[in-house]
Amino acid sequence: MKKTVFLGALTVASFAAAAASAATLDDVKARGKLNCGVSTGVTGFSAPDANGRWEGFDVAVCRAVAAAVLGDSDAVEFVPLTGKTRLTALASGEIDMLARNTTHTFSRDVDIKLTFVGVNYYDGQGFMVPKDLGVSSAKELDGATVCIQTGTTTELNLADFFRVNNMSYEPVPIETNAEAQQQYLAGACDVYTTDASGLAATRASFESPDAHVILPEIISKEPLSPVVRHGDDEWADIVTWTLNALIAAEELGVTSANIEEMAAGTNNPEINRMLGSEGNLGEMLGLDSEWAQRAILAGGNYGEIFAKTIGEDTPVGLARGLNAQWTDGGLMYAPPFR
Ligand SMILES: N[C@@H](CCC(=O)N[C@@H](CS)C(=O)NCC(=O)O)C(=O)O
Repeated sequence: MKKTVFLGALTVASFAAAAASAATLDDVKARGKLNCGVSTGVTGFSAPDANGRWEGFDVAVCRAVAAAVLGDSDAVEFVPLTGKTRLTALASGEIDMLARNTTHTFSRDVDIKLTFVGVNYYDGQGFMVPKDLGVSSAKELDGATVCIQTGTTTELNLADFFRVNNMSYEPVPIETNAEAQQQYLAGACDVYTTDASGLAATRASFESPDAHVILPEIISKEPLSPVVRHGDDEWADIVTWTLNALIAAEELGVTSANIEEMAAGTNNPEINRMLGSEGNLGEMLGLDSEWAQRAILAGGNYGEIFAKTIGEDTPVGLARGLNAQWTDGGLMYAPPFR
């Protein structure tokens, strides 16, 4: 008898959980806005511009999803989150998705019950030091004070790296990238460690970027991915395939300049399926046939977004590297639109 009551309670609890987590698409449509979690500010990735408009490589994913779902790339409430607050904000339903340099790891996926929709930037952890320190390798950092952001994979990798190399360090824990920048420049730590892309972005915002060096060692794998909650596969599909559309568009030569022409129909059936002149992929997602067109028009294809926000011609100055298309020797590889 007791067992039956217990099982009954469990069933109710799991139904309630499913109800709370399902139908994010309906919630977003009813609200008319996408609540998208971003960082509190990393140059090129997510930061408000001079007019207060959020811009950047991660912000572009939020805008593409809003365009696909709501038909308006500005229908986004950007929610700035720290390393510590971002995952609970997503798990609790405060945001519909997170697009904030977040590494896909086992425990975040399985234990915290989040769904990583696909890598938008393959990264790895690095170290930055003032040139004056005269250090040329991370192996020379024994005894250093290290600025490190809490609630990140960075903390754990740092501990592993120093342990494996029989070195000691003193952590200077900080909450935001802005604070890290301030502390590092004030000399509160010898070293700043985070994702290499974050180091490049941080250095780009310094008055004298050349006075700082990024050391050659990359000590971890940081596959950065937009994230949604477990339990709403339909919503996960929408965010996954919006990102895939941006990546596939670059591979297929669909750009913000030619998309209107291509949307009318081309002799490439995959482009036609993606852009909606053939088949009913949009309907399968619970959207209309032009969802991917709007997502790509929002900020351009993956390559256009990369070039505009963090690429070699921007102050952040990142090369495509692992983030080149697979056809160019990189890892960017969208599954087929069929
Ligand atoms: N990828 C790592 C680290 C991500 C991270 O939080 N990086 C810092 C340093 S670039 C950041 O984004 N800070 C922005 C902020 O403080 O809002 C993780 O997922 O834990």
